Amino acid sequence: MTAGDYSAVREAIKKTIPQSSYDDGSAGPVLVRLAWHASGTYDKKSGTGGSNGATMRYKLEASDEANNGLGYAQKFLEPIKQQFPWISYADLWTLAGVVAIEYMSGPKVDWKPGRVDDVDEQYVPPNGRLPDATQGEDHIRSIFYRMGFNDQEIVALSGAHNLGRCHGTGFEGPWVPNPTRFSNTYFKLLLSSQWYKRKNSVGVEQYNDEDNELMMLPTDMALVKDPKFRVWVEKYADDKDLFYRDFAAAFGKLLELGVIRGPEGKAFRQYARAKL
Ligand code: DDH
Repeated sequence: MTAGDYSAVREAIKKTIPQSSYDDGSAGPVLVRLAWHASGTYDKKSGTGGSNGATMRYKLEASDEANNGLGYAQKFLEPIKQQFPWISYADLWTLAGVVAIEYMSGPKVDWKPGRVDDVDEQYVPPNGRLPDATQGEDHIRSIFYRMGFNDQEIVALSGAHNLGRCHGTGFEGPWVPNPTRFSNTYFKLLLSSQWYKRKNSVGVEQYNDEDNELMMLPTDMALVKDPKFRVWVEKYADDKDLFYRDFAAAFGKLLELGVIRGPEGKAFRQYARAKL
C-alpha cells in the first residue's frame, strides 16, 4: 500500500458507506456531519479551531452536545485509519465528507490533503462554537460570520440537510423523503410544504409537515423567514445546478478553514500557527 494513495482511501470510504443496520442504511450523512463539525469550530479572528488537528478526538470537543452521535462516524472510519495509517485523522474525516457527498449523487468538492494530527490539547477549541438549532437568524449569522461565510454561503451550506436525520440531539426525523440522496429537495420543501410548530415525542419543539413524517429545525425555518436568506432558498429551490456549484464551493471552503499551508501544501501544526 503506497503512502499518499488517496484514491485507495476514497475507495475504502465508498465501501464503508452502505451500512445495512445503521440509520437509513447509510453512513453517508453522518460522515458529512463529521466533516462539517470538525471544521465548523473555526474562528477567523483568533485563527483557532477548524479541521486541522482533528481535535474532536479530545474529550472536551467530543463532549460538546452539538457533537452527539458523531462517535458513529468516527467508528465507521477507524478500520480505514488502520488500513491506511499514513493518513491523518484530520484528512480522513474531511475526505470522508467529500466522498460521501459524491457517493450520494452530490457535487464533486475540491479536497486537499496535508492536515496534521499532532496538536497539543491546549488548542482544542471551546464548546459552543457550532450552531444551536433552537435559535434564529441572528445566531446563525453570528456563528457563520465568525467562520468567514456570507449569507449566500450560509444558505448553500444549509442545503446539507437534504441528507440524514435527527436522532439523539432531541430533534426527530428526516428533512426529506429520501435522506441518502443529495438534491435540492430541502429548499423546495421549505417553500412548498406547510410546517407546523409541534412538540416531538421528547417534548422538544420542532416543525413538522402535516403527517409528522418530515421535519425542520427552528434554524431551518429562519432561512425562509429572513428575507436575505430567503432569496437564496428560492434560487436554490429553482436551480439545482446553481445549488450544486455553490454548495461545492462553500463546503470546500469550510474544510480548508484554519488550514494554513506551507509551500508543499502541508498544513502547519496548529500550535505553530497560533504563535504567528
Ligand atoms: Fe446540520 N444538524 N445543522 N448541518 N446536519 C443535524 C444533522 C445534520 C444544525 C443542526 C443539526 C449544517 C447546519 C446546521 C448535517 C449537515 C450540516 C442535526 C441532527 C441537528 C440538530 C443531529 C442528530 O440528531 O443526529 C444547525 C442548527 C445548523 C445551522 O446551520 C444553523 C451544515 C452547514 C451542514 C453541512 O454539512 C455543511 C447532516 C449531514 C446531518 C445529518 C446527520 C445524520 O446523522 O443523519
